[in-house]
Amino acid sequence: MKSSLVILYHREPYDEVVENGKVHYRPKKSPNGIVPTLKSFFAGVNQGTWIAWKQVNAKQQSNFEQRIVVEGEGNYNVRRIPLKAEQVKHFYHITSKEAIWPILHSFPYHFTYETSDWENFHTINRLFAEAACDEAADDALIWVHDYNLWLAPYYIRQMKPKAKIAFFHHTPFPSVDIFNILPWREEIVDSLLSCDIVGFHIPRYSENFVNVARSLRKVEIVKKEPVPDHITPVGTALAEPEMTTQLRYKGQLVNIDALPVGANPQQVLSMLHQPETQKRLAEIRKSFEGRKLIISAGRVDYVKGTREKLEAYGRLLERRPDLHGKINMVVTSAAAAAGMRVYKNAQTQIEQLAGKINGRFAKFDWLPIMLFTQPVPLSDLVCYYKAADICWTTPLRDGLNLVAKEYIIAHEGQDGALILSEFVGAAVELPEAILTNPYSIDRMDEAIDRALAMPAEEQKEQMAKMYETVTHYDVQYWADHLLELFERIKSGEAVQKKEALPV
Ligand code: GDG
Repeated sequence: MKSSLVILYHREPYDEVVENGKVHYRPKKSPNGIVPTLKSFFAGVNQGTWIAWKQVNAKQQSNFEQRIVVEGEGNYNVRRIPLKAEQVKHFYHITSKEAIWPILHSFPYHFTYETSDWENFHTINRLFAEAACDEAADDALIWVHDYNLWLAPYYIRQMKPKAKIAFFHHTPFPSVDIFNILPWREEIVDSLLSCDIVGFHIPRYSENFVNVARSLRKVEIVKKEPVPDHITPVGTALAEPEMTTQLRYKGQLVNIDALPVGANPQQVLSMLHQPETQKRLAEIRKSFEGRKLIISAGRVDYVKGTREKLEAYGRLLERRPDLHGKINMVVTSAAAAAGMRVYKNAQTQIEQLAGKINGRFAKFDWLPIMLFTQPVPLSDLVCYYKAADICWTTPLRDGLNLVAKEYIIAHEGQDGALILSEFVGAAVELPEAILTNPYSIDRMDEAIDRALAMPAEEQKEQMAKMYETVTHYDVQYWADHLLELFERIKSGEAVQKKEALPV
């Protein structure tokens, strides 16, 4: 049976477990990220397919199992695309991360063109598109995720003109003069313009896309609307007062959508309230007793601004000797996969700086920074969130930043202080946070001082408001919004039928 919903996402939605020499495909044990939400979209369809890539060696390739079923999750299959290590390296580690990623995050100085392999990028996008079309019914909804599959819609549209194609960006989408540095910009924009819906976290990113499209192609703005109710329309770095929601290009309508992905409050709270987690929380609290605790969570990535944050923490300890022995910072900064040379430098800087600060200030019974470059278990992470007086999350750029939302959930509107970069998507949903500019030494210093001095009543007031926002605009809200949009598209209300566009 052909699928009525096909999702293309690079992460596989299962754990591969070998027991007694037999491979089992089980639902993911560590459920963070948006994989469970995307899977929940299959609940309303008879048959769905998830498309992901799998790295294989020559031996594995000969008896590769293309299509697999996850135990206990019967209403969708996973179709896997076998990729050789060389293909993954050039597609993901180099072209995606060394050329496209710096542009998406407005770091043009990190943009490296020479090493990119655009032909390989095309090939892999085509393989994804072919697999999707092979699995999909003619009028299926095909939902593509993230920039490394930018060209898939173009290929899908050629093969399945009647399919509904939706695309969601998890990253920022940069301003027109930054995006247009990409030498492949026309191909990318043409592919996105062949979608029925192009989705982003926030209106600033969707407006950036519209401006890019208008700079390169003759597109017409059909409809503009006020931004969603809970999005700050003015007064902060990523604010945008209104947004374009429909474009016309070569006679076809393209819907543009902006709604931030929500966090999963149920998941965070049920993890936190388990007896085992509560025991762990008590241990963690005891080991930091009498001290202020700061949590900083995320991956090693120069866009996450961990170096700038550690520098600010070093300055804090320099100017506030009264805090020595009375403050701790837990930094989880999971290292990237081996071979990601673009992150090697960032990791070295973080390790050196944490070592330097610890070396400079440590006492026999006090280490100012606890750094983890391995991911900590989710059950520990929620305990750090809960135990922490302050969550310091100040990326230089970030599409959204789920860490901020998870911290708010863990505190259930009672206490805590959130220092949040103005340059992350979540900042326009959370004006009650201590918003700061991570590019400015003074603003960063003011932010940590304010967080440390914030009275309990003010903490409660701000955190209660933010708790209301993140629990209302949660991942279920995001999913319902998209389902509704997909329904409108299927019924022809939101968009005209498309034909393959000559590119
Ligand atoms: C991309 C975009 C956008 C972090 N450290 C550990 C750990 N985490 C978990 C957190 C959170 C997730 O990882 C990180 O999510 P973010 O949203 O903060 O960032 P990215 O991974 O860069 O995600 C981003 C997102 O897509 C969604 O569209 O918000 O802007 O870059 O859930 O809890 N989990 C565990 N151990 C850790 O040490 N177990």
